[in-house]
Formats: sequence, structure tokens, C-alpha cells
Amino acid sequence: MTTFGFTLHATDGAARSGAIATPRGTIRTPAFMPVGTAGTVKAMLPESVAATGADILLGNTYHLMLRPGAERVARLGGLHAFMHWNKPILTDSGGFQVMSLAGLRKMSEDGVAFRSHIDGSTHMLSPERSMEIQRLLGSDIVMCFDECPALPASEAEVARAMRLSMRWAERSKQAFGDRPGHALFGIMQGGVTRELREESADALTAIGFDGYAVGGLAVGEGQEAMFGVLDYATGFLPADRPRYLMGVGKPDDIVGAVARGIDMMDCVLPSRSGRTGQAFTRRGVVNIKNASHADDPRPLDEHCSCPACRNYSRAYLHHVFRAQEILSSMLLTWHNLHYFQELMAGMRAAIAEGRFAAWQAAFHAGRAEGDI
Ligand code: PRF
Ligand code: ZN
Repeated sequence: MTTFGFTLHATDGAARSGAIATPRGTIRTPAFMPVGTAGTVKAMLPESVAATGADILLGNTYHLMLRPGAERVARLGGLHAFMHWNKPILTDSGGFQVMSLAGLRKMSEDGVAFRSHIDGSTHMLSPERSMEIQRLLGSDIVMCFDECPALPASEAEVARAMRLSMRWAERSKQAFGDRPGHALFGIMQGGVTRELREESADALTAIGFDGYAVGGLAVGEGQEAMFGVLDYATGFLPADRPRYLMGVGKPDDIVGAVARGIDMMDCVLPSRSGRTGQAFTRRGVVNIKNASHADDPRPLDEHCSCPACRNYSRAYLHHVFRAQEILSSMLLTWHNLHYFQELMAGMRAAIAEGRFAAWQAAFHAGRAEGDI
């Protein structure tokens, strides 16, 4: 059986390209992971998600434990079989979603008790239970259980949450145990404070993980502050392990993160925006609901090879959006996921060929030209 492993193929400045080997297939990095929160990337068949170029999906402990339940998914053969996706799946550990979605929460050293946002029922998550759920789901890349404070927060609060997360990282590692072919990633916390980020990275590397996530960013601090942290934070992490920036982001966030040494990202943006009529293109965001598209026979993006752009006009996409047809969500989500994957493929090629700075300049220049 292939074991889990990361190979760096090229570096260009701080940017890296490489591959993560797993028994379910290879993940080309830098990688963008579409979000399949509840066992589906909304509006997409899994084979269509694969056709956009995705090598891996993200699933959520929090949502799946509440509905349909981790033990049920396990009885039905695990998440891959259940949702018909046989490539790798990374699962988030639940704590972040509890803080943003659950009702009435009670935090303790042990973990967090909370009420379901679906039916108000009470549940608990701890490092041990999160590891158990992610094992039941059959996740290929398991995330440590952590606490991510919303910013702005006091430095004392950020430090407390980071140190708790480091104790939970140790418990996560113990509970995960030895599972060949499966990976466990640690999650760095520490807000926008350099000393806390360094302390967190040191604690995680002392425990030892298969990969390292940068958590606690894109939580309200703004792009400049986020890049400011990434400027030093990736350097605190081992160069021979993948680095994952959680919950990011917009195309220019992604490009800036890759430029600073990030290898993996996930975000709901391409799929969620697809359902609200926003399309990402090389010239920026197109709002398909705008009346200016009603008579426009051109494709969304003449350079795009996705089904929405190959087979339909802006006028048609505008019409199905206005008519609230389900096909609107399907086509725009496909286009957006395709755009994000093309962005990653472009960066991987540029890094491999040592022309990432020029690629980055062309990316920003294309967007400066404005809407097409
Ligand atoms: N921790 C976890 N999941 C996350 C985050 C985090 O800090 C973030 C922060 N952007 C998104 N998802 N476990
Ligand atoms: Zn397209």
C-alpha cells in the first residue's frame, strides 16, 4: 500500500510545487480543495468535481456527526463510498465549525459541549471524539482538534486558545495512533502575534505531524495582516511537510499565500459564489445577475474550457439565474471550481519552470484590466 508522503518538486522564492502521495491518489500542490461540507460539493456530481481538476475534497466532522452521523456513515462503508468520491478526503476537526455555527457552547479543558444548529440536540467534541469521528468517516487527512478565536481578540485570549490547542494537538496525536496511509495534520494558532505563532509552531513540531496547517487566519484580520503573518509563519514550519492554510480564500489571497510558501487551501468561495450568481474570471468577478448580460451572446470567459463557457452565453446564464433554475447553480459552480483549479495549475507550472514572479505579475495585470 502506498503510504502517505510529501515530495517537493520545485521551489521559486518561497513558493513551492510538489505532490502528496496517498493510497487514494496523488494531490498536486499547491492544491485547492473544494468544500464538500455535508458529503456533497453543492450543485456538483463528484465526477464533475474531479473533472474540474480537484485531487482532494474537504469534509466536515461537525456537519457529518450531526447529520447523518459518523457511525451511520461508517456502517455504510465510509464517506468515500457514501458520497461516491474515491480520491482523497481531508476532514476538518469540528471545533472551528462549533464556534461559528452551533448554539449554546460550553468550553472546558476536555473539549466543547454544544447544541446542534439543526435540531438543538446536545453533543460534545473533544480531541478523542474528533479523532474517532474522522476515523469512522474514513478521512485520509485528519485535522487536530483546535480552538480558533475570532479576531479581534485580546492577546491574552489568543494565547490561551493557542496553548489549549497545543494541549489538544498532543491528545489528538495520542488518540489518532498509528494509521499507515492516513495522515494527521497539526494546526498552528496564535493570531497575528509573531511570538505566539513561533511558540505554536515549536509545540507542534515537537509533537511531530505529517503536515502542518496555519489556522486562525482569515477570521477578520484583513489580507494585509494575514500576509504579514504568513511572511514569517511558514518559515517556522518544517520544509519537508505540506503546509495548509485553512479557509482561504479569494483568488488574490490564494496567490499571495502560495507566494509565501503555502501548499494547500480550501474555501467555500467558488461553490458558494456560484450559487449567488458571482463568477470568477481572469479579469475579476462577473455578476451574472446584472442586466448588462441579458442580451450578451458571448461566453462568460472566452478562454475558459468549462461547460458553462463552452456551451452557453452570458445571456443564457443570466436568464437561468434570474429564473432561479437549478442549472444556474450547477453551471456557475462548475465554472468557478474550474477557474480555481486552473489558477492552481498555472501556479504549479510557473513554480516548476522558475517563472512564478512573472506569473504573479500577469495575474494582477489581468485583473487590473477590469470586467470583460
Ligand atoms: N481551525 C480549524 N478549521 C478552520 C480554521 C481553524 O483555525 C480556519 C481559520 N481560517 C478555517 N477552518 N480547525
Ligand atoms: Zn468557464
